[in-house]
Amino acid sequence: MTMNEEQHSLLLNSSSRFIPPQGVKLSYGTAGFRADASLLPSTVFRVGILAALRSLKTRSVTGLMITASHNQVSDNGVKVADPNGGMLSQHWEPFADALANAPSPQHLILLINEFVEKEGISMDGAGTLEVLLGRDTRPSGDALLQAAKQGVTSIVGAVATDLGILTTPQLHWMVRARNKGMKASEQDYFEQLSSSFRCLVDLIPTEKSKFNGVNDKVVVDGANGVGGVKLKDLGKLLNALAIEVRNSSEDGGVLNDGVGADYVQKEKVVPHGFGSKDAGIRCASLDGDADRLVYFIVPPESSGRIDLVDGDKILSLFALFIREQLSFLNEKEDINQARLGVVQTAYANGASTNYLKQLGLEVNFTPTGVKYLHEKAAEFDIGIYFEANGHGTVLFSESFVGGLEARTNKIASGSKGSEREKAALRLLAVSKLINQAVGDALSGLLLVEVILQHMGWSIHRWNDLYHDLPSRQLKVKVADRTAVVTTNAETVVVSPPGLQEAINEETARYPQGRCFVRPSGTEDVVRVYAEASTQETADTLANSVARLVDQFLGSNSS
Ligand code: NG1
Ligand code: ZN
Repeated sequence: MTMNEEQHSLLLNSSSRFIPPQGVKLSYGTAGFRADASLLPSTVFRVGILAALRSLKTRSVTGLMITASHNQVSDNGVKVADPNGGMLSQHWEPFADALANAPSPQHLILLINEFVEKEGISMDGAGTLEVLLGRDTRPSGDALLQAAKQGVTSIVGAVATDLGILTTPQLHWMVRARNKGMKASEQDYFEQLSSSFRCLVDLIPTEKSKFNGVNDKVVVDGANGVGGVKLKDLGKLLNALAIEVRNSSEDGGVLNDGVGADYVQKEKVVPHGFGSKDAGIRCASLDGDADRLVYFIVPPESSGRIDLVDGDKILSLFALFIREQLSFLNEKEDINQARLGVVQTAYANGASTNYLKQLGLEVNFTPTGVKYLHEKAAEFDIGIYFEANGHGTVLFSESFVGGLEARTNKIASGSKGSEREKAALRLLAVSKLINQAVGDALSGLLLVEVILQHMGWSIHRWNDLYHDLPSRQLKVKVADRTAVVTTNAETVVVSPPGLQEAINEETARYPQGRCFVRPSGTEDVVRVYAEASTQETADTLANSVARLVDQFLGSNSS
Protein backbone atom coordinates (compact mmCIF):
# COMPACT_ATOMS: atom_id res chain seq x y z
CA MET A 1 0.00 0.00 0.00
CA THR A 2 2.88 2.39 -0.65
CA MET A 3 2.21 5.86 -1.97
CA ASN A 4 1.56 6.58 -5.61
CA GLU A 5 3.81 8.64 -7.86
CA GLU A 6 1.91 11.92 -7.33
CA GLN A 7 2.11 11.60 -3.56
CA HIS A 8 5.76 10.59 -3.66
CA SER A 9 6.88 13.56 -5.71
CA LEU A 10 4.73 15.98 -3.72
CA LEU A 11 6.39 14.86 -0.48
CA LEU A 12 9.85 14.80 -2.00
CA ASN A 13 9.49 18.34 -3.34
CA SER A 14 8.09 19.90 -0.24
CA SER A 15 10.36 18.13 2.24
CA SER A 16 13.46 19.18 0.29
CA ARG A 17 12.57 22.72 1.32
CA PHE A 18 12.64 21.80 5.02
CA ILE A 19 15.97 20.22 5.91
CA PRO A 20 16.33 19.53 9.65
CA PRO A 21 19.14 21.23 11.58
CA GLN A 22 22.20 19.02 12.14
CA GLY A 23 22.84 17.44 15.50
CA VAL A 24 19.50 18.30 17.09
CA LYS A 25 17.37 15.46 18.45
CA LEU A 26 13.81 16.38 19.33
CA SER A 27 11.27 14.45 21.34
CA TYR A 28 7.46 14.81 21.33
CA GLY A 29 7.48 14.53 25.13
CA THR A 30 4.43 15.30 27.25
CA ALA A 31 3.53 18.52 25.43
CA GLY A 32 4.72 18.22 21.82
CA PHE A 33 8.02 19.40 20.36
CA ARG A 34 9.56 22.48 21.95
CA ALA A 35 12.82 24.26 21.13
CA ASP A 36 14.30 27.56 20.11
CA ALA A 37 12.03 28.72 17.28
CA SER A 38 14.93 28.91 14.79
CA LEU A 39 15.37 25.13 15.04
CA LEU A 40 11.75 24.29 14.35
CA PRO A 41 10.66 24.90 10.70
CA SER A 42 11.39 21.36 9.52
CA THR A 43 9.83 19.89 12.67
CA VAL A 44 6.65 21.91 12.30
CA PHE A 45 6.48 21.02 8.59
CA ARG A 46 6.73 17.34 9.51
CA VAL A 47 4.12 17.65 12.25
CA GLY A 48 1.88 19.09 9.52
CA ILE A 49 2.34 15.78 7.68
CA LEU A 50 1.67 13.90 10.91
CA ALA A 51 -1.59 15.78 11.58
CA ALA A 52 -2.76 15.13 8.00
CA LEU A 53 -1.98 11.41 8.33
CA ARG A 54 -3.83 11.34 11.65
CA SER A 55 -6.81 12.92 9.91
CA LEU A 56 -6.53 10.37 7.10
CA LYS A 57 -6.38 7.48 9.56
CA THR A 58 -9.33 8.65 11.67
CA ARG A 59 -11.37 10.13 8.80
CA SER A 60 -11.88 13.15 11.05
CA VAL A 61 -10.66 16.69 11.49
CA THR A 62 -7.46 17.07 13.51
CA GLY A 63 -5.65 20.14 14.84
CA LEU A 64 -2.13 21.51 14.96
CA MET A 65 -1.16 24.15 17.51
CA ILE A 66 2.00 26.24 17.39
CA THR A 67 2.95 27.35 20.90
CA ALA A 68 5.56 26.91 23.59
CA SER A 69 3.10 27.72 26.37
CA HIS A 70 4.88 29.24 29.38
CA ASN A 71 8.37 29.00 27.86
CA GLN A 72 10.36 32.08 26.86
CA VAL A 73 9.34 34.09 23.83
CA SER A 74 12.25 32.93 21.64
CA ASP A 75 11.08 29.32 21.98
CA ASN A 76 8.23 27.80 20.10
CA GLY A 77 6.62 24.41 19.82
CA VAL A 78 4.08 22.29 18.02
CA LYS A 79 1.54 19.67 18.99
CA VAL A 80 -1.34 17.78 17.45
CA ALA A 81 -4.95 17.73 18.64
CA ASP A 82 -6.67 14.39 18.11
CA PRO A 83 -10.22 14.19 16.67
CA ASN A 84 -11.80 14.16 20.16
CA GLY A 85 -9.97 17.42 20.92
CA GLY A 86 -7.50 15.70 23.26
CA MET A 87 -3.78 15.15 22.91
CA LEU A 88 -2.32 13.03 20.08
CA SER A 89 -2.91 9.33 20.73
CA GLN A 90 0.09 8.07 22.67
CA HIS A 91 0.76 5.19 20.32
CA TRP A 92 1.54 7.70 17.55
CA GLU A 93 4.19 9.49 19.61
CA PRO A 94 7.10 7.23 18.56
CA PHE A 95 6.14 7.94 14.93
CA ALA A 96 6.11 11.67 15.71
CA ASP A 97 9.65 11.34 17.13
CA ALA A 98 10.87 9.33 14.15
CA LEU A 99 9.35 11.81 11.65
CA ALA A 100 10.87 14.84 13.34
CA ASN A 101 14.32 13.27 13.45
CA ALA A 102 14.47 11.71 9.96
CA PRO A 103 17.74 13.04 8.53
CA SER A 104 16.69 13.44 4.86
CA PRO A 105 13.60 13.62 2.61
CA GLN A 106 14.33 10.05 1.47
CA HIS A 107 14.35 8.76 5.05
CA LEU A 108 11.19 10.69 5.73
CA ILE A 109 9.34 9.10 2.81
CA LEU A 110 10.58 5.65 3.80
CA LEU A 111 9.26 6.17 7.31
CA ILE A 112 5.88 7.37 6.09
CA ASN A 113 5.59 4.40 3.76
CA GLU A 114 6.36 1.96 6.56
CA PHE A 115 4.01 3.66 8.96
CA VAL A 116 0.97 3.95 6.68
CA GLU A 117 1.41 0.28 5.84
CA LYS A 118 1.59 -0.72 9.49
CA GLU A 119 -1.42 1.43 10.41
CA GLY A 120 -3.42 0.34 7.36
CA ILE A 121 -3.84 3.94 6.21
CA SER A 122 -4.98 4.20 2.64
CA MET A 123 -3.50 7.27 0.98
CA ASP A 124 -6.32 7.72 -1.47
CA GLY A 125 -7.22 11.27 -0.48
CA ALA A 126 -10.88 10.35 -0.07
CA GLY A 127 -13.15 11.48 2.76
CA THR A 128 -12.51 14.18 5.37
CA LEU A 129 -8.95 15.26 5.37
CA GLU A 130 -8.67 18.58 7.15
CA VAL A 131 -6.31 20.00 9.71
CA LEU A 132 -7.18 23.13 11.75
CA LEU A 133 -4.11 25.28 12.43
CA GLY A 134 -3.68 27.74 15.26
CA ARG A 135 -0.83 29.64 16.87
CA ASP A 136 -0.17 31.81 19.89
CA THR A 137 1.20 35.37 19.74
CA ARG A 138 4.91 34.49 19.42
CA PRO A 139 6.64 36.46 16.63
CA SER A 140 7.93 33.19 15.12
CA GLY A 141 4.38 31.81 14.95
CA ASP A 142 3.35 33.02 11.53
CA ALA A 143 6.35 31.61 9.64
CA LEU A 144 5.99 28.31 11.48
CA LEU A 145 2.31 28.20 10.65
CA GLN A 146 3.22 28.52 6.96
CA ALA A 147 5.60 25.56 7.40
CA ALA A 148 2.79 23.55 9.02
CA LYS A 149 0.49 24.39 6.11
CA GLN A 150 3.04 23.10 3.63
CA GLY A 151 3.35 19.89 5.67
CA VAL A 152 -0.39 19.31 5.70
CA THR A 153 -0.80 19.98 2.00
CA SER A 154 2.03 17.57 1.17
CA ILE A 155 -0.53 14.84 1.70
CA VAL A 156 -2.72 14.54 -1.39
CA GLY A 157 -6.25 15.80 -0.73
CA ALA A 158 -5.46 17.38 2.66
CA VAL A 159 -6.81 20.82 3.47
CA ALA A 160 -5.13 23.13 6.00
CA THR A 161 -7.49 25.66 7.60
CA ASP A 162 -5.58 28.57 9.12
CA LEU A 163 -7.46 29.88 12.17
CA GLY A 164 -4.78 32.39 13.07
CA ILE A 165 -4.12 33.39 16.65
CA LEU A 166 -5.95 31.25 19.22
CA THR A 167 -5.46 29.94 22.72
CA THR A 168 -4.44 26.27 22.79
CA PRO A 169 -7.75 25.25 24.42
CA GLN A 170 -9.76 27.14 21.79
CA LEU A 171 -8.12 25.10 19.03
CA HIS A 172 -8.77 21.82 20.87
CA TRP A 173 -12.37 22.89 21.51
CA MET A 174 -12.89 23.65 17.82
CA VAL A 175 -11.48 20.31 16.68
CA ARG A 176 -13.81 18.49 19.07
CA ALA A 177 -16.81 20.60 18.05
CA ARG A 178 -16.16 20.06 14.34
CA ASN A 179 -16.05 16.31 14.75
CA LYS A 180 -19.27 16.35 16.78
CA GLY A 181 -20.99 18.27 13.99
CA MET A 182 -21.41 21.26 16.28
CA LYS A 183 -20.86 24.93 15.50
CA ALA A 184 -17.14 25.42 15.86
CA SER A 185 -16.05 29.00 15.21
CA GLU A 186 -14.36 31.25 17.73
CA GLN A 187 -17.64 33.15 18.07
CA ASP A 188 -19.40 29.87 18.86
CA TYR A 189 -16.80 29.19 21.55
CA PHE A 190 -17.38 32.60 23.13
CA GLU A 191 -21.16 32.19 22.91
CA GLN A 192 -21.16 28.74 24.50
CA LEU A 193 -18.97 29.92 27.38
CA SER A 194 -20.88 33.12 28.00
CA SER A 195 -24.36 31.58 27.75
CA SER A 196 -23.55 28.72 30.13
CA PHE A 197 -21.96 31.25 32.51
CA ARG A 198 -25.15 33.33 32.41
CA CYS A 199 -27.22 30.22 33.01
CA LEU A 200 -25.18 29.47 36.16
CA VAL A 201 -25.53 33.08 37.34
CA ASP A 202 -29.31 32.88 36.89
CA LEU A 203 -29.36 29.76 39.05
CA ILE A 204 -27.58 31.34 42.02
CA PRO A 205 -29.75 30.91 45.12
CA THR A 206 -31.44 34.26 45.81
CA GLU A 207 -30.22 34.46 49.39
CA LYS A 208 -26.65 34.37 48.08
CA SER A 209 -27.11 36.51 45.03
CA LYS A 210 -25.64 39.51 46.74
CA PHE A 211 -22.00 38.78 46.19
CA ASN A 212 -19.91 39.17 49.32
CA GLY A 213 -16.59 39.40 47.53
CA VAL A 214 -14.19 41.96 48.90
CA ASN A 215 -14.13 43.31 45.39
CA ASP A 216 -16.46 42.20 42.63
CA LYS A 217 -13.83 42.70 39.96
CA VAL A 218 -11.26 40.08 39.00
CA VAL A 219 -7.91 41.36 37.76
CA VAL A 220 -6.19 39.03 35.32
CA ASP A 221 -2.53 38.82 34.31
CA GLY A 222 -2.56 37.69 30.66
CA ALA A 223 1.16 36.69 30.61
CA ASN A 224 1.57 39.06 27.64
CA GLY A 225 0.20 36.20 25.58
CA VAL A 226 -2.91 35.25 23.67
CA GLY A 227 -5.19 34.71 26.68
CA GLY A 228 -5.58 38.33 27.76
CA VAL A 229 -6.75 39.47 24.34
CA LYS A 230 -9.27 36.66 24.06
CA LEU A 231 -10.48 37.25 27.60
CA LYS A 232 -11.23 40.87 26.73
CA ASP A 233 -13.41 39.67 23.82
CA LEU A 234 -15.15 37.14 26.03
CA GLY A 235 -15.61 39.69 28.81
CA LYS A 236 -17.73 41.88 26.50
CA LEU A 237 -20.38 39.17 26.53
CA LEU A 238 -20.56 38.96 30.34
CA ASN A 239 -22.73 41.38 32.29
CA ALA A 240 -22.43 39.68 35.64
CA LEU A 241 -18.65 39.87 35.82
CA ALA A 242 -16.16 42.71 35.63
CA ILE A 243 -12.77 41.61 34.33
CA GLU A 244 -9.73 43.85 34.20
CA VAL A 245 -6.93 42.46 32.03
CA ARG A 246 -3.29 43.45 32.52
CA ASN A 247 -0.26 42.18 30.62
CA SER A 248 -2.51 41.58 27.64
CA SER A 249 0.31 41.64 25.03
CA GLU A 250 -1.07 44.91 23.68
CA ASP A 251 0.93 47.02 26.11
CA GLY A 252 4.40 46.06 24.96
CA GLY A 253 5.43 43.57 27.67
CA VAL A 254 7.41 40.43 26.87
CA LEU A 255 5.61 37.08 26.80
CA ASN A 256 6.10 35.05 30.03
CA ASP A 257 8.79 37.44 31.24
CA GLY A 258 8.09 38.07 34.92
CA VAL A 259 4.41 37.43 34.22
CA GLY A 260 2.04 34.51 33.78
CA ALA A 261 0.78 31.48 35.66
CA ASP A 262 4.04 29.52 35.59
CA TYR A 263 6.03 32.42 37.03
CA VAL A 264 3.44 33.18 39.68
CA GLN A 265 3.04 29.55 40.71
CA LYS A 266 6.73 28.64 40.79
CA GLU A 267 8.17 31.89 42.20
CA LYS A 268 5.20 32.87 44.37
CA VAL A 269 5.80 36.58 43.70
CA VAL A 270 3.63 39.31 42.14
CA PRO A 271 3.79 39.43 38.35
CA HIS A 272 4.82 42.61 36.56
CA GLY A 273 1.98 45.16 36.56
CA PHE A 274 0.70 44.14 40.01
CA GLY A 275 1.69 45.51 43.38
CA SER A 276 0.65 46.77 46.77
CA LYS A 277 -2.25 48.73 45.22
CA ASP A 278 -3.84 45.34 44.52
CA ALA A 279 -3.62 44.14 48.13
CA GLY A 280 -6.54 41.92 49.05
CA ILE A 281 -8.30 41.84 45.68
CA ARG A 282 -9.00 38.80 43.52
CA CYS A 283 -6.17 38.34 41.02
CA ALA A 284 -5.54 35.58 38.48
CA SER A 285 -2.77 34.62 36.07
CA LEU A 286 -2.98 32.80 32.74
CA ASP A 287 0.00 31.19 31.03
CA GLY A 288 1.23 32.13 27.55
CA ASP A 289 -1.27 29.97 25.63
CA ALA A 290 -4.06 30.18 28.26
CA ASP A 291 -4.31 26.54 29.23
CA ARG A 292 -3.21 27.19 32.82
CA LEU A 293 -4.89 29.32 35.46
CA VAL A 294 -3.91 30.22 39.00
CA TYR A 295 -5.34 32.83 41.35
CA PHE A 296 -3.39 34.86 43.87
CA ILE A 297 -3.77 37.45 46.60
CA VAL A 298 -1.35 40.29 47.23
CA PRO A 299 -1.15 40.47 51.03
CA PRO A 300 -0.98 43.89 52.69
CA GLU A 301 2.67 44.97 52.91
CA SER A 302 3.63 41.97 50.81
CA SER A 303 7.13 43.02 49.69
CA GLY A 304 6.48 41.16 46.47
CA ARG A 305 5.28 37.85 47.92
CA ILE A 306 1.82 36.53 47.11
CA ASP A 307 -0.61 34.03 48.60
CA LEU A 308 -0.99 31.52 45.81
CA VAL A 309 -4.38 29.95 45.10
CA ASP A 310 -3.22 27.18 42.81
CA GLY A 311 -4.66 24.42 40.63
CA ASP A 312 -5.22 22.22 43.69
CA LYS A 313 -7.45 24.85 45.23
CA ILE A 314 -9.33 25.38 41.97
CA LEU A 315 -9.89 21.63 41.90
CA SER A 316 -11.12 21.72 45.51
CA LEU A 317 -13.57 24.53 44.75
CA PHE A 318 -14.94 22.69 41.71
CA ALA A 319 -15.19 19.45 43.69
CA LEU A 320 -17.13 21.13 46.50
CA PHE A 321 -19.60 22.73 44.13
CA ILE A 322 -20.14 19.62 42.04
CA ARG A 323 -20.46 17.42 45.10
CA GLU A 324 -23.14 19.76 46.43
CA GLN A 325 -25.09 19.60 43.16
CA LEU A 326 -24.80 15.81 43.07
CA SER A 327 -26.12 15.58 46.60
CA PHE A 328 -29.27 17.46 45.51
CA LEU A 329 -29.62 15.22 42.47
CA ASN A 330 -29.17 12.02 44.38
CA GLU A 331 -31.70 12.89 47.06
CA LYS A 332 -34.29 10.63 45.54
CA GLU A 333 -31.73 8.53 43.72
CA ASP A 334 -33.36 8.70 40.35
CA ILE A 335 -30.09 9.57 38.70
CA ASN A 336 -28.07 6.65 39.95
CA GLN A 337 -25.30 7.63 42.26
CA ALA A 338 -22.99 9.37 39.83
CA ARG A 339 -19.32 8.46 40.16
CA LEU A 340 -17.30 11.57 40.96
CA GLY A 341 -13.53 11.20 40.85
CA VAL A 342 -10.66 13.62 41.26
CA VAL A 343 -7.22 13.21 39.72
CA GLN A 344 -3.96 14.79 40.86
CA THR A 345 -0.23 14.30 40.42
CA ALA A 346 2.50 13.99 43.03
CA TYR A 347 2.95 17.79 42.75
CA ALA A 348 -0.45 18.32 44.40
CA ASN A 349 0.06 19.86 47.80
CA GLY A 350 -0.43 17.19 50.48
CA ALA A 351 -2.89 19.45 52.30
CA SER A 352 -5.15 19.48 49.22
CA THR A 353 -5.15 15.70 48.99
CA ASN A 354 -6.05 15.43 52.68
CA TYR A 355 -8.82 17.94 52.23
CA LEU A 356 -10.31 16.12 49.23
CA LYS A 357 -10.15 12.79 51.02
CA GLN A 358 -11.87 14.32 54.05
CA LEU A 359 -14.70 15.35 51.74
CA GLY A 360 -15.06 11.63 51.04
CA LEU A 361 -13.85 11.94 47.46
CA GLU A 362 -11.96 9.32 45.51
CA VAL A 363 -8.50 10.80 44.84
CA ASN A 364 -6.43 9.23 42.07
CA PHE A 365 -2.82 9.88 41.13
CA THR A 366 -1.18 9.72 37.72
CA PRO A 367 2.26 10.65 36.39
CA THR A 368 2.83 14.29 35.40
CA GLY A 369 1.45 15.28 32.00
CA VAL A 370 -2.14 16.22 31.35
CA LYS A 371 -2.70 13.37 28.94
CA TYR A 372 -2.42 10.94 31.88
CA LEU A 373 -4.71 12.96 34.15
CA HIS A 374 -7.25 13.44 31.39
CA GLU A 375 -7.34 9.73 30.59
CA LYS A 376 -7.94 8.85 34.24
CA ALA A 377 -10.62 11.52 34.73
CA ALA A 378 -12.49 10.19 31.69
CA GLU A 379 -13.20 6.97 33.64
CA PHE A 380 -15.78 8.74 35.85
CA ASP A 381 -19.26 10.19 35.30
CA ILE A 382 -17.67 13.43 36.44
CA GLY A 383 -13.88 13.47 36.62
CA ILE A 384 -12.07 16.58 37.87
CA TYR A 385 -8.36 16.84 37.22
CA PHE A 386 -5.84 19.54 37.94
CA GLU A 387 -2.10 19.90 38.07
CA ALA A 388 -0.92 22.20 40.84
CA ASN A 389 0.34 24.52 38.09
CA GLY A 390 -3.24 25.26 37.08
CA HIS A 391 -3.84 23.00 34.10
CA GLY A 392 -7.05 21.06 34.47
CA THR A 393 -10.72 20.70 33.69
CA VAL A 394 -13.86 18.75 34.57
CA LEU A 395 -14.90 15.89 32.30
CA PHE A 396 -18.49 14.70 32.02
CA SER A 397 -19.28 11.28 30.56
CA GLU A 398 -21.66 11.26 27.60
CA SER A 399 -24.11 9.00 29.38
CA PHE A 400 -24.24 11.26 32.43
CA VAL A 401 -24.81 14.35 30.27
CA GLY A 402 -27.49 12.40 28.40
CA GLY A 403 -29.24 11.70 31.71
CA LEU A 404 -29.03 15.38 32.69
CA GLU A 405 -30.42 16.47 29.33
CA ALA A 406 -33.36 14.11 29.56
CA ARG A 407 -34.15 15.44 33.03
CA THR A 408 -33.70 19.13 32.24
CA ASN A 409 -35.68 18.98 28.98
CA LYS A 410 -38.75 18.53 31.12
CA ILE A 411 -38.12 21.78 32.94
CA ALA A 412 -39.41 24.87 31.22
CA SER A 413 -36.62 27.37 31.06
CA GLY A 414 -36.96 30.17 33.57
CA SER A 415 -39.42 28.22 35.72
CA LYS A 416 -38.68 27.95 39.39
CA GLY A 417 -37.79 24.27 39.62
CA SER A 418 -36.98 22.25 42.68
CA GLU A 419 -33.45 22.19 44.10
CA ARG A 420 -32.92 18.90 42.29
CA GLU A 421 -33.96 20.36 38.98
CA LYS A 422 -31.77 23.36 39.50
CA ALA A 423 -28.85 21.11 40.38
CA ALA A 424 -29.35 19.22 37.10
CA LEU A 425 -29.47 22.50 35.17
CA ARG A 426 -26.32 23.71 36.91
CA LEU A 427 -24.38 20.54 36.15
CA LEU A 428 -25.46 20.67 32.54
CA ALA A 429 -24.33 24.29 32.32
CA VAL A 430 -20.97 23.37 33.89
CA SER A 431 -20.51 20.62 31.27
CA LYS A 432 -20.98 23.25 28.56
CA LEU A 433 -18.92 25.95 30.22
CA ILE A 434 -15.83 23.97 31.12
CA ASN A 435 -13.74 22.77 28.17
CA GLN A 436 -14.24 19.03 27.60
CA ALA A 437 -11.16 18.72 25.40
CA VAL A 438 -8.31 20.11 27.53
CA GLY A 439 -7.62 22.41 30.48
CA ASP A 440 -8.72 25.94 29.55
CA ALA A 441 -7.89 29.01 31.62
CA LEU A 442 -10.75 31.09 30.18
CA SER A 443 -13.50 28.59 30.89
CA GLY A 444 -11.84 27.71 34.21
CA LEU A 445 -11.84 31.37 35.22
CA LEU A 446 -15.55 31.74 34.45
CA LEU A 447 -16.37 28.63 36.46
CA VAL A 448 -14.33 29.81 39.45
CA GLU A 449 -16.00 33.22 39.27
CA VAL A 450 -19.54 31.90 39.12
CA ILE A 451 -18.93 29.36 41.91
CA LEU A 452 -17.57 32.12 44.16
CA GLN A 453 -20.72 34.14 43.41
CA HIS A 454 -22.86 31.08 44.05
CA MET A 455 -21.22 30.46 47.41
CA GLY A 456 -21.08 34.18 48.24
CA TRP A 457 -17.37 33.72 48.91
CA SER A 458 -14.44 36.11 48.69
CA ILE A 459 -11.08 34.78 47.46
CA HIS A 460 -9.98 34.78 51.12
CA ARG A 461 -12.82 32.47 52.14
CA TRP A 462 -11.92 30.18 49.24
CA ASN A 463 -8.21 30.27 50.09
CA ASP A 464 -9.04 29.29 53.67
CA LEU A 465 -10.51 25.92 52.60
CA TYR A 466 -7.20 24.45 53.74
CA HIS A 467 -3.67 25.71 54.25
CA ASP A 468 -0.93 24.54 51.91
CA LEU A 469 2.02 22.76 53.40
CA PRO A 470 5.19 24.74 52.65
CA SER A 471 6.89 23.32 49.54
CA ARG A 472 9.91 23.88 47.36
CA GLN A 473 10.68 22.90 43.78
CA LEU A 474 14.23 22.76 42.42
CA LYS A 475 15.82 21.76 39.14
CA VAL A 476 19.08 19.80 38.91
CA LYS A 477 21.11 19.69 35.73
CA VAL A 478 22.58 16.21 35.23
CA ALA A 479 24.51 14.44 32.48
CA ASP A 480 21.57 12.26 31.48
CA ARG A 481 18.17 12.82 33.03
CA THR A 482 16.78 9.64 31.45
CA ALA A 483 18.95 7.74 33.94
CA VAL A 484 16.25 8.53 36.51
CA VAL A 485 13.49 5.94 36.21
CA THR A 486 10.45 6.17 38.47
CA THR A 487 7.35 4.20 39.40
CA ASN A 488 4.16 4.71 41.45
CA ALA A 489 3.00 7.87 39.66
CA GLU A 490 6.61 9.10 39.76
CA THR A 491 6.89 9.07 43.55
CA VAL A 492 9.51 6.30 43.77
CA VAL A 493 12.87 6.11 41.97
CA VAL A 494 13.77 2.60 40.78
CA SER A 495 16.98 3.61 39.05
CA PRO A 496 19.76 4.54 39.78
CA PRO A 497 19.79 1.98 42.58
CA GLY A 498 20.17 3.40 46.08
CA LEU A 499 18.86 6.88 45.28
CA GLN A 500 15.35 6.23 46.61
CA GLU A 501 16.71 4.75 49.85
CA ALA A 502 18.85 7.86 50.31
CA ILE A 503 15.83 10.12 49.65
CA ASN A 504 13.74 8.12 52.14
CA GLU A 505 16.38 8.43 54.80
CA GLU A 506 16.63 12.19 54.34
CA THR A 507 12.86 12.74 54.16
CA ALA A 508 12.25 10.80 57.38
CA ARG A 509 14.12 13.51 59.30
CA TYR A 510 11.50 16.17 58.56
CA PRO A 511 8.08 16.46 60.22
CA GLN A 512 5.41 16.08 57.49
CA GLY A 513 8.24 15.59 55.02
CA ARG A 514 7.48 14.38 51.51
CA CYS A 515 9.89 14.47 48.63
CA PHE A 516 10.25 12.99 45.17
CA VAL A 517 12.42 13.45 42.09
CA ARG A 518 11.65 12.84 38.42
CA PRO A 519 13.09 13.69 35.03
CA SER A 520 11.27 16.63 33.41
CA GLY A 521 9.43 15.83 30.21
CA THR A 522 9.87 19.33 28.83
CA GLU A 523 13.29 20.53 30.04
CA ASP A 524 16.69 18.91 30.30
CA VAL A 525 16.63 18.72 34.12
CA VAL A 526 15.69 16.46 37.01
CA ARG A 527 13.01 18.09 39.15
CA VAL A 528 12.99 17.90 42.95
CA TYR A 529 9.81 18.52 44.93
CA ALA A 530 9.80 18.74 48.73
CA GLU A 531 7.14 19.47 51.31
CA ALA A 532 7.55 19.85 55.05
CA SER A 533 5.97 21.55 58.05
CA THR A 534 7.86 24.84 57.61
CA GLN A 535 9.22 26.71 54.59
CA GLU A 536 12.70 26.48 56.01
CA THR A 537 12.62 22.71 56.39
CA ALA A 538 10.97 22.26 52.97
CA ASP A 539 13.85 24.28 51.49
CA THR A 540 16.45 22.27 53.38
CA LEU A 541 14.90 18.96 52.36
CA ALA A 542 14.76 20.03 48.69
CA ASN A 543 18.37 21.19 48.77
CA SER A 544 19.62 18.03 50.45
CA VAL A 545 17.81 15.82 47.96
CA ALA A 546 19.07 17.96 45.06
CA ARG A 547 22.59 17.22 46.35
CA LEU A 548 21.77 13.49 46.44
CA VAL A 549 20.59 13.65 42.84
CA ASP A 550 23.80 15.38 41.92
CA GLN A 551 25.88 12.74 43.75
CA PHE A 552 24.11 9.86 42.05
CA LEU A 553 23.90 11.44 38.59
CA GLY A 554 26.18 14.45 38.74
CA SER A 555 26.93 16.35 35.57
CA ASN A 556 30.26 14.53 35.30
CA SER A 557 28.97 11.02 35.86
CA SER A 558 28.46 8.81 32.85
P1 NG1 B 1 7.72 18.64 33.21
O1 NG1 B 1 8.74 19.51 32.59
O2 NG1 B 1 7.69 17.22 32.68
O3 NG1 B 1 7.77 18.71 34.70
C1 NG1 B 1 5.83 20.53 32.94
C2 NG1 B 1 4.89 20.58 34.10
C3 NG1 B 1 3.76 19.59 33.86
C4 NG1 B 1 3.05 19.86 32.53
C5 NG1 B 1 4.09 19.97 31.41
C6 NG1 B 1 3.51 20.38 30.10
C7 NG1 B 1 5.45 20.94 36.46
C8 NG1 B 1 6.23 20.47 37.62
N1 NG1 B 1 5.57 20.20 35.34
O4 NG1 B 1 6.28 19.21 32.80
O5 NG1 B 1 2.86 19.62 34.91
O6 NG1 B 1 2.26 21.01 32.61
O7 NG1 B 1 5.14 20.89 31.76
O8 NG1 B 1 3.39 21.74 29.93
O9 NG1 B 1 4.73 21.95 36.54
ZN1 ZN C 1 0.21 26.39 28.47
